[in-house]
Amino acid sequence: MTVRIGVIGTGVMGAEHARVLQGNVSGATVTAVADTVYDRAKAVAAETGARSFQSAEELITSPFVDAVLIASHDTAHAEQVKACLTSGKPVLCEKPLAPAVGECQDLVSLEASSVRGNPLISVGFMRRFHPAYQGLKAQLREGVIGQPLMMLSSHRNVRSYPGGDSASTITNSGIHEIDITAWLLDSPIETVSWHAPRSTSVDGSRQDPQVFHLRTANGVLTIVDVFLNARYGYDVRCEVVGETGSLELARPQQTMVNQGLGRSRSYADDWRPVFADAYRLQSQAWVDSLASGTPSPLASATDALNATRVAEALIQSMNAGGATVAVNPEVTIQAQSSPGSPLERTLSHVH
Ligand code: ISE
Repeated sequence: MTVRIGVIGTGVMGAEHARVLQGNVSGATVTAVADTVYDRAKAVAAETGARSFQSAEELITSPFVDAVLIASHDTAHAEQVKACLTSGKPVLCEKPLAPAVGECQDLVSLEASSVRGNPLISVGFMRRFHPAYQGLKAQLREGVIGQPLMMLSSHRNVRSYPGGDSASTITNSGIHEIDITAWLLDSPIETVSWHAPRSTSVDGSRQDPQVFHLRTANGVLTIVDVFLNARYGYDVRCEVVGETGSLELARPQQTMVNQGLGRSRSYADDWRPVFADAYRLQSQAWVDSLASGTPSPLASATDALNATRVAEALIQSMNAGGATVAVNPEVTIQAQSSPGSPLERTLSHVH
């Protein structure tokens, strides 16, 4: 059975998701796209052969859509995810599920109380599907470096996106390191502190770079730098230092240019080429789970709520001069499960 997917938001990421789903994910087809900027929706519709809508609600309720991928602005996620739950349609929502803890909590509670069968919400923390992060996690679990002691991560963009601020740097970009830290270490983040190096002069809208200290329940201290106006290239790094060695992300296979007494390699301009496999593997895993009626292996609404709780604590620390802040306890709400037939079970919904 082919899963018919509607994509909400046809900006950079939405257009990319539509292309990947249409061209590189088996068992899926993009039947609808929506964007308030209707010309953008029509352009992606023309490229993919999908219908175009101006409203998210029309797409979500369309009889031509079995499942929804949300790549709209972060502030629109919660309302659109809620509409998917109301329509009983599985949804893959780009991170963050929502920038505010209350919005995430409401969605976790609504899903747990209103959905029979497999949870409907998946969240796009795609780095969990990045082969290099998966390899690092596997070696960590095998004890290759002994017990992990600390982790060093860098998340550097060429330029910041317009309309953001210091808080959205945390909830939109730094949220990746928040999620991947707990996922890699298999341990929740318990306390955080936020630090401000000297800020770059190229972006007056936010503190940039920012440094996070994340302490997980197993005692590991993770130090993260997020620099959205790094200029030199899109550069994501991660090294876990253990008792007998360290594990780190290998730089992507790139062409080295040896010329004129020099040796150089290029950086990507943004995240799409660096994480192309991760996006494709994540979408394939989501579609496969829908087609087989099995639970989604992607990050859950509860994972996303816990990540936004950490982001909120970092914002509290930012507003308290870098004081160490405890993260509200982890939330683990199990959605109800009940027998059902394959795809119907996944797409089913009650109450
Ligand atoms: C963007 O939304 C992403 O998800 C990228 O992976 C990240 O590097 C970037 O900072 C975010 O704005």
